[in-house]
Amino acid sequence: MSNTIKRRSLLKLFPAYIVAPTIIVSQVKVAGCTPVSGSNNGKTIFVSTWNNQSANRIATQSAKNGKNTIDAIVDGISHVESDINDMSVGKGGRPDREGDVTLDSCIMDHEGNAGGVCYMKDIEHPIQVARDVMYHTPHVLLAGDGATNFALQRGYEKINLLSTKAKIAYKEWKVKSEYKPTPNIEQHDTIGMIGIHDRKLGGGCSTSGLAYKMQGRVGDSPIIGAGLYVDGEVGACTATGMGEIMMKNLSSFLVVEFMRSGDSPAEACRKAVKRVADKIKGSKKDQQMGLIAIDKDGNVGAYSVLPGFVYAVTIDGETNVLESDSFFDVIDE
Ligand code: SD4
Repeated sequence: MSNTIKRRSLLKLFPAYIVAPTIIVSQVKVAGCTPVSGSNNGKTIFVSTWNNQSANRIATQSAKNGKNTIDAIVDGISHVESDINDMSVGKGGRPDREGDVTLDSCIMDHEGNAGGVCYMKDIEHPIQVARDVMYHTPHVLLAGDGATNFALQRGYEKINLLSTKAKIAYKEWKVKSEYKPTPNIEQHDTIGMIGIHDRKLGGGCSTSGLAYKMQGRVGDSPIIGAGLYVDGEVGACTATGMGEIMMKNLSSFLVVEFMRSGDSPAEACRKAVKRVADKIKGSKKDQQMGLIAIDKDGNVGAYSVLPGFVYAVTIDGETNVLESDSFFDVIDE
């Protein structure tokens, strides 16, 4: 148990700023965790889905170097998109059932500006293209060839996104061709990152989507309100898991609305998960949804439908990877 802390002692360590995590998964730095009582106001904070602590660190460094929240988040997410070993994001992502890697991403700033790309092929950095859609077009979402052509016009290079490892996995999958999304695949799935720097909130999300999805399938990650939502006066939320759930419930938007009504980020995430989990009939084994949220004062929270959802929190350079509380205790059949 050297790397885990039970909840009661954890709440002593993080009374105000990290609400209701169950376990610190790694990077436990007890001495460095002494909270500043009451608030994280004014701190630089980046929070990402799954064990994306390196992305948080890069975002933190970019913010330190003078970049704003959005550009820092883009730097953090771009790092994951380039990681060929991350098979759920960017280059090296698992393909759809035709063997094509197609990418989804969106971004939103504290002023309510938003941009996204979906079903985009051949471009390594959908998060950067999403930012370009946000700031350099009159639109919010570009899809398919339109997204790729826009990226090429803006000078992005065309690359082959299908790695050898993903190609081999795809060939093995083809033998049975069963579509069976698995929750928490490798604790390194879709990256959603939300943060605050210079008191400005922002967020971004990037994914290659569910492995072996139908051709043309688009998930929650490029959809504002589903995979990501930011309100500069309230807070931000991003999601991971079975995208169809977030799309049907606009879960990220809902979390921000709960925070607007006074809920803490953790309580807002719990209520949005409950809304979904209460309706699950039959097997819940592929019904994962993990939510992370931050409010304008820097309070952070998370919650998931199924156990096993972890998230990385970096506050003024101090990083912890935590496991969220979940609605169900076990992933059954
Ligand atoms: C999707 N939500 O395309 C994404 C997948 C994901 O961790 O989050 N994987 O549905």
